[in-house]
Amino acid sequence: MLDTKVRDLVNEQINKEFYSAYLYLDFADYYEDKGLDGFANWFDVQAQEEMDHAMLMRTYMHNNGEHVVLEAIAKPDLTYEELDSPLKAALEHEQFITNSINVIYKAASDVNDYRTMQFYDWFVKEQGEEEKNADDLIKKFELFGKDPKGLYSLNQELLARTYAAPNVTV
Ligand code: OFO
Repeated sequence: MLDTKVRDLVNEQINKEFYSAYLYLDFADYYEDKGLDGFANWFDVQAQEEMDHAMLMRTYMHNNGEHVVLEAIAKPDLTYEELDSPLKAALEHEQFITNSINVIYKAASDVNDYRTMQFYDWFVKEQGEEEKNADDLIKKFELFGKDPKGLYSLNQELLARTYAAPNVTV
């Protein structure tokens, strides 16, 4: 069993991770509509990773004898004015998720729940990578995305991203 505050935060985080997947699918659909299949692919892969995050946390709840309450997933309602709007929204979203993971970590620390802290160590590191990836993409777009040839090359690069299951055990 988990401390009730920790349990509720983990349960909320499961919803946030599924929402992240929804958000990234919305970004992918936007780029699909624009004919940028590489950008769409990048966010499709990102969405798969988010679903993995949710499933890992769901398994963690099960392994600790906790019931998961699946709440409704919000509709992504962002509007994208420019081609790089989703890239900027992605960084902002990852910063929000980092903060959310930190809140869980702190709550676990407050009740000496070392098991949850250890489980979330992987996510703390992962968030560092998520923010860096989002920031790198913004920088690349700023450098190459405004020129048609540069945009084509960047799109090709993003098309090469493939999904890999997370290397973590619960
Ligand atoms: Fe689950 O890391 Fe992004 O949101």
